[in-house]
Amino acid sequence: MCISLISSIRRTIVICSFPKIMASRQSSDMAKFREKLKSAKDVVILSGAGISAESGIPTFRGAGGYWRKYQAASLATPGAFRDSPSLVWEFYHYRREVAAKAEPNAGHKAIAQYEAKHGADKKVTVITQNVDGLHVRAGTKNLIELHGNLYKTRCTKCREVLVNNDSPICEALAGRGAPEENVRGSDIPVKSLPHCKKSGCGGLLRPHIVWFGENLDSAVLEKAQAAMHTCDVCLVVGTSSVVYPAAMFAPQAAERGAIVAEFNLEPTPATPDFHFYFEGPCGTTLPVALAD
Ligand code: BJW
Ligand code: ZN
Repeated sequence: MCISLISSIRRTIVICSFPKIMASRQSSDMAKFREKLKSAKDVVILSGAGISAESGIPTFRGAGGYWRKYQAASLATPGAFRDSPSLVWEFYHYRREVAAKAEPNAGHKAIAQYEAKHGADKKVTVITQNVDGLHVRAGTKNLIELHGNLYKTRCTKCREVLVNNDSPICEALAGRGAPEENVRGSDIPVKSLPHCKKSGCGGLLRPHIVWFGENLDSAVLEKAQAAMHTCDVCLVVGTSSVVYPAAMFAPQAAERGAIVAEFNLEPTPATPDFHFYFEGPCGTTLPVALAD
């Protein structure tokens, strides 16, 4: 598994070393893209934090990617949870509350409507790196959540995964999680954090989320790779394309001949690999790309 991942990454690095070839053929012609989409039989939409930005959910990188003085990525690690489960639970409690109040935007809805309309004559798969649940709330059915979900917990002792929509998730987190930079430390005793209710267990719960350095669930990864392997058109929406293994999915699809279109506010390291690039907020560009 690890060897195949490393060789895939090497392949991706090789692909990325020929950017000018693809760049010279790259197009932003929406009518042309819509023609390609019309004749597609198997469509994958790969989304990242940018699709939820217009719903008011901060992206992971860039200016919004901070909570207190911490870079979001520094809290999304098993080490951070080991060092301070209280701090990490405050961070996730805050994000659960923000996402619960957010609404799916025009981008999420365009994708869900596209699936509803074309799901019978095409295979339509949405693969998201997001953990906010907004694709489901928009109505997307065939969804692969690569990095987990904010509203699922996993017991660190018995490993049971459960859906949990409680707000707050436990009494001790009520009124906690303030994002302001001047809030210091976190002092909730571990015994007051969410715990497993299974009889005889009582283990500490953690968010059911894939943190840096952790393997993705193998069944989820295989399903995503299978969808990427058969698609003839792929839309890459609102992702910086820097986090693996998701970052190599679309470049690999483009390499084997699938048509790939990227929708982003700005170019990413993967942009030169793709056939189409549509710059702008995806709440505006996606409804046009996916109409009819
Ligand atoms: C808009 C917009 C609008 C804004 N419209 N666009 C190979 C090489 C190097 C490192 C590695 C490697 N393989 C594995 C690693 C380690 C690591 C990794 O990739 N690190 C990189 C940073 C280099 N990967 C892992 O650890 C993964 N595990 C793994 O591979 O296991 C095996 C292994 C481990 C170690 C070594 C080798 C093998 C696990 C990755 C888990 C990622 N988890 C996170 C946190 C999840 C939970 C949470 O949310 O709390 O997932 S990290 C974070 O990044 C989150 C996101 O899903 C993910 C991707 O971010 P995304 O979605 O792209 O967001 P942003 O913010 O980066 O970008 C937003 C984009 O939107 C921008 O481009 C904007 O311009 C755009 N945008 N508004 C359109 N309106
Ligand atoms: Zn348990």
